Amino acid sequence: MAHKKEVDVDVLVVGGGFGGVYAVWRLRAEGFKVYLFEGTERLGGVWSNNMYPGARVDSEVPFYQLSIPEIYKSWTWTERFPGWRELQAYFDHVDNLLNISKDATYNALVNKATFDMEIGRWTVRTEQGHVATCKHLLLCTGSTYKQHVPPWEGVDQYNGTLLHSSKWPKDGIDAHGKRVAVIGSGSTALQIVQDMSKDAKELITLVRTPNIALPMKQRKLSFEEQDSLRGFLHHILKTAARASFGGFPYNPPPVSSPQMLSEAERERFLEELYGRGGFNFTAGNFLSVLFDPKDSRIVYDFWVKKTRARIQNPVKRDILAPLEPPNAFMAKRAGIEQDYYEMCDKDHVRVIDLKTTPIESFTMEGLRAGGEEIPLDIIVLATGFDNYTGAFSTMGIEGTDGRELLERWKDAPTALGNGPTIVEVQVDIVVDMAKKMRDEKVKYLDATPGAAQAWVDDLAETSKMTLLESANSWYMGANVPGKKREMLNYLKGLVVYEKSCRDAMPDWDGFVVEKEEDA
Ligand code: NA7
Repeated sequence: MAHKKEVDVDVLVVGGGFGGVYAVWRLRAEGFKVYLFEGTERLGGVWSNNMYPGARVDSEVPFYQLSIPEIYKSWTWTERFPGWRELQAYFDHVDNLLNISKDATYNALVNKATFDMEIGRWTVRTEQGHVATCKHLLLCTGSTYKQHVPPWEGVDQYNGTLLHSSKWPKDGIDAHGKRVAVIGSGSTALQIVQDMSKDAKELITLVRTPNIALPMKQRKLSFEEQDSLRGFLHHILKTAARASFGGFPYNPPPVSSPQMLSEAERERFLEELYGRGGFNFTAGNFLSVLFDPKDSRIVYDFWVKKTRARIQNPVKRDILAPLEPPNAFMAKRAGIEQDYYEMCDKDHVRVIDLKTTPIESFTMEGLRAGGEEIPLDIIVLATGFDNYTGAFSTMGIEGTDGRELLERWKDAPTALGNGPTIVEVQVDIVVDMAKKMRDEKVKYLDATPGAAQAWVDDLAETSKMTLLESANSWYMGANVPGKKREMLNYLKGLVVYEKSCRDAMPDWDGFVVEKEEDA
């Protein structure tokens, strides 16, 4: 493993997840001198930190992997939705093959990046004292870097074990015989609740907005099954996934709206889709559910019938699967669960509705909620992240005008869907831009304020047409108090995203172009 204190390269990549690894691999192949700073002690992105009980990916194999042939030809998954240990092993395998670590420093957290317009280069510093100079600074920091901890009263005085899902101790936490509370009901909370409730003496799940969670339908994958698919992986990962809306090449529904089907046909279609498991029920559903409240309700009513049948306790049933939708279908990211509802139904698991029983404060022994003192040994905050822009806010990035870039990037949306596919599309665009800059001796590019605003306005217009605007989701930045409420996801799909970026490249539309002196 490299431990360079000072590096001088063409491209500095920050973040060693799928995006960072793919970027290093592609840039090396194009003859760029590239180096990686990673904040944790290993490659893996979210999978370096996601070690909470039951942590596993919600996107299914074979879509959730890099499209690099030498990797997918030599790697075999054991499960349709791999767990965090398998994902860490995958990144070890990636490193063994590509030797990313040769050009990487770990435990290197960027806290300052300044751009010198005279020479067109960045100087990047880390908390640990590393310095890099580079022409291109490529942030592959993902959407879930900066944790969100709501400002509850008394958090500091709690004497028990307090954990945020994103910083789990490597050696784990033994919940046997313990009283555990899990705050939140996002994708992370579901996984923790269904796992920790198997060990805990008592588990309390505190739910503000119930998750419209979907069954995972986890299963083991055999070597033979995957080997027979290997010959198609190039097409699946490079063509089909990229041609889909969000990186999941599922078949589209036979018609565009459920209202075009008879009730029996609709029921059969939804049943089949639901039965496939995972994101099939979202990414493979009628597109109209994003726009039409009636269609959104049809799909919710199907879901609620299925889910209520899994919960015997009537009070828990009404909290976790209420007859009235908590939000439009897909306006918040659906969690993918295995036996979450069955575990919540157990007698030693208590479900608290935070709308009627709000957390008043933390105490030395636990929590006070709805006037009740609740003693607890462990409190887990599965309260999410300052998604997307949160990572930039810790890096002190100053752009061409010396202003913190966060101010300008706060509106930067990213695409919505299957992580590896999306980041590969983005990296490919960036690499092609860097090649063109090299060929044309461009010192630096700067997006014009007009072009940046037009991009943001266009996305805001698209977003307004959907039901996604209506929920207080992290898609909208609405989960973090004080954060500007606006759509942070790109809603036109991957194909339009890529085309829009590439259309600007031939003439550098929307950019101020500064050439090298000898150009
Ligand atoms: P999420 O999806 O942001 O979920 C956070 C949960 O925490 C959610 O249920 C929130 O309820 C809850 N929350 C947040 N603040 C509070 C307060 N103040 N009081 C009570 N409950 C609160 O984060 P995850 O870690 O589950 O998932 C991260 C995603 O990022 C994951 O899907 C990855 O794909 C990417 P709310 O819904 O706001 O009422």
